[in-house]
Amino acid sequence: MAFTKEQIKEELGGILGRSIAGATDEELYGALLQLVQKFSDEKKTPVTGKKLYYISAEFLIGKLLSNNLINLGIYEDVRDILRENGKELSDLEEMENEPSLGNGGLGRLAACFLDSLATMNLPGDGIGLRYHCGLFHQYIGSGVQTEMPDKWLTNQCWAKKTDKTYKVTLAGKEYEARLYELNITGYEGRTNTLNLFDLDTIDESIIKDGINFDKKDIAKNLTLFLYPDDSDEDGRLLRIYQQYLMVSAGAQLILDECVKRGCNYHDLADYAAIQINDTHPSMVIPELIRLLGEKGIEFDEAVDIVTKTCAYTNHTILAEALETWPRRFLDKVVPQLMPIIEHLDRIARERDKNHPEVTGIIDKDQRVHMANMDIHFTHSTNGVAKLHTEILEKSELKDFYALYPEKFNNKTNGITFRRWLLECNPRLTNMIETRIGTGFKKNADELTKLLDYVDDEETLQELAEIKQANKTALAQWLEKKQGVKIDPQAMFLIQSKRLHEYKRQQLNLLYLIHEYYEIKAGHVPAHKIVSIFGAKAAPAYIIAKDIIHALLTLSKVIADDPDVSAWIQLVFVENYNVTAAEKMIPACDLSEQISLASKEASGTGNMKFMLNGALTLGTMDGANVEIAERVGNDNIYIFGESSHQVIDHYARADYCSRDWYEADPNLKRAVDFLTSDEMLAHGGIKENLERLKNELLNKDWFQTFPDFNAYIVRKNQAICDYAVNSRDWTRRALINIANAGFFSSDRTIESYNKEIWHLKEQA
Ligand code: 26Q
Repeated sequence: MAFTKEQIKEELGGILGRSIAGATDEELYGALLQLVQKFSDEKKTPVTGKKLYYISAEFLIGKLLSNNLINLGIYEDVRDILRENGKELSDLEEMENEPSLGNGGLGRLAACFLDSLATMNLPGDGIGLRYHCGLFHQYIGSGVQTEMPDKWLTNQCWAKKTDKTYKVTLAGKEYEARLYELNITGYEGRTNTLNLFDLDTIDESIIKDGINFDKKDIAKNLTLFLYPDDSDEDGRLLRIYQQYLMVSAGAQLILDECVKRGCNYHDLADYAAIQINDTHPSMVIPELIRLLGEKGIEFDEAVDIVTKTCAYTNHTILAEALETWPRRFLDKVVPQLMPIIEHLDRIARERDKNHPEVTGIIDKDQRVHMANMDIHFTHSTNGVAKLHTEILEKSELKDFYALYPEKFNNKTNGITFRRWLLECNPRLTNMIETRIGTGFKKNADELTKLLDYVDDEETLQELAEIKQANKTALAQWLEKKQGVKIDPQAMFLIQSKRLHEYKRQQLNLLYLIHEYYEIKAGHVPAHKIVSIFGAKAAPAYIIAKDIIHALLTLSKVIADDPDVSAWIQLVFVENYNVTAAEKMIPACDLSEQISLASKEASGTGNMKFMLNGALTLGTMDGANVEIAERVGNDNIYIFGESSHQVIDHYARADYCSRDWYEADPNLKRAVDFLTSDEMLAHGGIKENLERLKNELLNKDWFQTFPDFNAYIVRKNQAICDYAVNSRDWTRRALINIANAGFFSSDRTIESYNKEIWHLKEQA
């Protein structure tokens, strides 16, 4: 179903009720929204066979206008029609607020999956919450992160209010969850739906002083924020309230839809596949068992039905991110689920007589282990990269693996090339098209055809020019957005991701301090660098915020010192989100993926940078391992301890950061600089910087110090290679692009579908 330019003009005119030239940008934006709604509705065909429900606390979907226009195949026509009338599509794109429905990789993965499902004509809908103020908007005022509500909802919004509501009982009180529907367009494919639930009674005016609000008033606060501060009991209870609202309304929606399509409950697994995205939606298991019970289905059969219907994805091995809830919290919020969870716990203990304390659901301290419930009572548990799945099977979840080897499987993550190439890098897309045609847009493996061009001078020249143009564009965007000037001729190194100690932004920080000293001593780098960061720290994660503060302070120290700023610029991009990522990633020369080996489940930013022609500087962690496998050692910069070495250190508890500090004068110098006079003279807050230094010296849980020297050596090698042989750098960038096809989320979805969901391609 293609839409012609004439059709588009006519529709737009009809919606506007006046000429395009005479309409305001706001009117035009609204009209395009309606146009997309109409065209995409037409591609929402009735589902035959099974439908997937991807339940997730996050959907980091990014702005939708351009994405939808591209997917509907009308981007160029709309742009041209507007231009003919003196309007620019890019101005309208600017008007859109980015939906604030996610935080990081897990949420962005969900968004990429929805795109791939629709593109591949597979019936797969999302289920989540309609947060009013998102995670938060990050402001960088006086050298620290401050959080404000990210009020992204406007009258002109993609998520449409419906008259469907479901009753959800929270702590014995009934609430009404209202459904909002957002169309997910596939690239030349079908339209699926992202179902978002909300309460009509939410009151944004209760937010005071940043992002604080009365955590007890559920009717008013339930969907205000994603991951509300859970450092106190009310915050933790609120998270359970949120999760249950999502899964209870979601489960009712699923049952409703399935019944409408002919399901008799006993055969639910033929009508629905439910993917549980990490443990946040785990309560869908007992909730479905409860609802099936209400329909007259016996407990054992309900358990069997739910197990066959549900599958679970694990995204982390970090102990603190594996959710366990004190039983008394669940007793309070969801007493209706507790008898079911207890029953499931008894079954689990029956099944594993060898280590019931490890694999049981309710432990001796009366904590409820959500992941354990998922593994016992779904038919599939998957990790998100080869190494991650291996670590789950061999160490983190080994007792479960012994119990259910057939349930475990790997699904290496992927990204949608529609957003992360076609939309964010039209220059590169165009270059690729002129070389290998357009087939790669739906069949990413065709990118390997670019390998024929790795020694084609014209192609290399063009690729270098594209990178330069993207870097200049990023520099202009940054100047406009936050008033910083960066040198587009410098080498751009980017580390953008959630701020977390395991991701080791602090290692990058120590490198920059080291280089500061080196430059002061006359040892200048091989090339000028711009080191760019983008990261939000969870509001209650003190050390993460201290790392941001140290970076911001260091950036002032450097900017203030002409000797150093001639060689290094440090830029912190405020409020990193999908929109910022789309500007930053195409402009990157070196992609920093420097997590402590074994800790990054997969990473997906690494894939986006690779696809856009950056080389990777990384540890052998997550999907970096698979990137290295594909591009070969000459085309990636790997450093640092292996996951085995790291896991051994943890097992033996033999890592002592202070020993490393005492033994290495360069490291000592860099760490000591954190609390130096220079830092304090540039707005450094003594308390915060000392806290960070102490953390590193006395704990350094994520083993920054052992990789310090290897990181410096490898990074400086990369900078040197970039400086001395730019042709070869571009050649290797092209090799990276050509090998990125495997990391398309279309491949990931195909594999989920073949091995877990078994959905039928829709006509
Ligand atoms: C848990 C408990 C209490 C409060 C919050 C949380 C919480 C919130 C968010 C735990 C985890 C998250 C988000 C995790 C996440 O984004 N994980 C990333 O998932 C990506 C997709 O699989 C991977 O590529 C990344 O490696 C992984 O870090």
